[in-house]
Amino acid sequence: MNRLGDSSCELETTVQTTTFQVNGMTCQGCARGVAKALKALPGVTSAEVSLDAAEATVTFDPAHVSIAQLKTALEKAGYGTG
Ligand SMILES: [Cu+2]
Repeated sequence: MNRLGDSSCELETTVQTTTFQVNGMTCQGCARGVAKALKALPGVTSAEVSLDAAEATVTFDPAHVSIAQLKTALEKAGYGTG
């Protein structure tokens, strides 16, 4: 089932938004890097990162990517997640 329209799922797209903590960002460059790492994942439609709040708010399609995968991507990029 997941093979159908893998790269452009326009049918029955379910979108979920989550906010989680991102530790280790020290400047706007870090925040941009975090947003970029999140947006690089399949299924992520938007990622907003707040340096002040140390948070990322991600809109994604849970059929393509899980919250655990979002966090793993950030950990690989060198940031901690809460
Ligand atoms: Cu930085």
